[in-house]
Amino acid sequence: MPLYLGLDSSTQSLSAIVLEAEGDQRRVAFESSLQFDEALPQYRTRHGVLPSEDPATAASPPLLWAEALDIMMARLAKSGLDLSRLAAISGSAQQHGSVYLNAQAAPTLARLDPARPLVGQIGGIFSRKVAPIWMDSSTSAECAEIEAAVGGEQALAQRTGSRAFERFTAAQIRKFSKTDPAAYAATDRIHLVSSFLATLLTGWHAPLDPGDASGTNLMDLGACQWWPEAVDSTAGGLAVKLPTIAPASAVVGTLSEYWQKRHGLPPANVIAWSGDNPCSLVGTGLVREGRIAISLGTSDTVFGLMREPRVDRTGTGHVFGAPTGEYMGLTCFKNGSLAREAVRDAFGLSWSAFSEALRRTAPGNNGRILLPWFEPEITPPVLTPGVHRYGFEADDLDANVRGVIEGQQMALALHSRWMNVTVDSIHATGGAAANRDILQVMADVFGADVYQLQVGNSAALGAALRALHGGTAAEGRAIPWDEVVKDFAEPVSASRLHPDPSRHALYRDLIDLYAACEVHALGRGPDPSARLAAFRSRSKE
Ligand code: ADP
Ligand code: XUL
Repeated sequence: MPLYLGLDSSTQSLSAIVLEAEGDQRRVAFESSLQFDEALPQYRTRHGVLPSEDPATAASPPLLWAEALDIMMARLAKSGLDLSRLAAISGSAQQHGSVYLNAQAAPTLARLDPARPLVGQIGGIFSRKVAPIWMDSSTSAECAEIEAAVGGEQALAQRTGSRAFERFTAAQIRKFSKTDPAAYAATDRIHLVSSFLATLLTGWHAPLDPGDASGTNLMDLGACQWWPEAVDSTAGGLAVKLPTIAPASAVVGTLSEYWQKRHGLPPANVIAWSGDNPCSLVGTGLVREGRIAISLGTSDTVFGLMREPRVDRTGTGHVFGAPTGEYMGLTCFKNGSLAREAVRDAFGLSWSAFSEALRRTAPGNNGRILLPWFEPEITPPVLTPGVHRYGFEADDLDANVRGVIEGQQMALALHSRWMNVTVDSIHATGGAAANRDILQVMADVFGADVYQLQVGNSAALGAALRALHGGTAAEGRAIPWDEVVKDFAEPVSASRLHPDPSRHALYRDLIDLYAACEVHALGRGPDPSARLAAFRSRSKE
């Protein structure tokens, strides 16, 4: 029975899932994960990111991702699986991050010595040692310049699916071309994290898929090709430095001889890699319109499939390409798991003590609200971080625990309204989706049933399912998406959490106050403290 490998290079870790599948017989045959900080401490990352004095900049070392890939392939080789049956590989990676390669990259990758580790051989292929990642918010000036050059925010959003965002690759490339023109000039190819890792596997420059390419602000969403106006407005000579864009199910090469000889792997087809959110769309089974998924990972994201692109005119969300060839809507929050951890760690709690605090506190937090901007925030845009507490202090354990979770869930609900989906069911994924007390707040805020999924890592699973889809299509026996996700990416019915009607009614009111707090904290509206006090006395009656 053929095997399909999915890899997920996320902000904090690299994971692998192998599926064994033929007809109705299908199972997860292998799962493994390595945390970057722990497994590769020599790179000195924290949560996968290089320390920086400026909270606006965020970068990671691409060599770290390459070394992790080599280690994971070695683990796979020792898994005991009959890897001669490995038919196809695909991957998922954190979105938006960019890797800058010089002209040495192609010849170096074509001549790797299988007797030696990858990392010792590719040190010379980079024109920039670090890769700016999605957590970077240092490019507001470049965003404004790009929007002005293409005819404004709406023009960019209509064509590429998003207004200019600081973390998107165009603004990052423009900043690099301005601050280090010599290194930019020495750049032969700019990959996203996804196409960089695919390139390491195939040994030549791999294309991007439309899902990840739509996180650049450079792709024409309708044509699934680079939009020349945006490309030319971003940086001189950029057109020849970008990879090509291929359909998400395309075979972009075969596993190079390096991996075959080094780890005893077959020349398996490599299917285009994509971003973690497009992969999670498949890995949470959302191959039809109408349901949404919420990923509580390093970032918190809310997303769903869209048949036709409905671009957000408010400038909050994004439309990306979906692996099915359709589209997906998405809103992203930077203060996800690391904000939850900041509260947990401030009070020295374990996750179970954190959950206990959630259980013993009143829904609605007695009308007290926390805006969880521990780091600069993407949604709404907050460049200067700062946690805002309405009605309580930083040392109140219970109010902070409930405050961070309710604040995040209300922000998810508020800022996903633009997608215009009637939400009756949510598929929850990401590391924090293991926490059912957090998911109960989600169910109550959204007024929707929340399900956990069989396989927790939906990005890695999605990548493996994309390998299955692309791999079988390449052999001329294409499987429809409904069947691809069947059994693997289905919500577990026994995990269902129901919303409580009275708690949902309470959050329906509180969410307006949450929105008022956001507007106030952003300096655009009055202090809502009196309205919150009125809410508190009403809820005591
Ligand atoms: P990534 O975005 O890197 O893929 P994951 O989806 O793997 O991240 O999520 C990792 C995060 O999951 C950790 O940073 C941690 O905060 C969170 N997490 C793990 N277990 C729990 C739990 N029981 N409750 C809340 N959060 C959790
Ligand atoms: C999505 C986004 C994050 C990253 C990291 O736009 O920035 O979700 O993909 O997971």
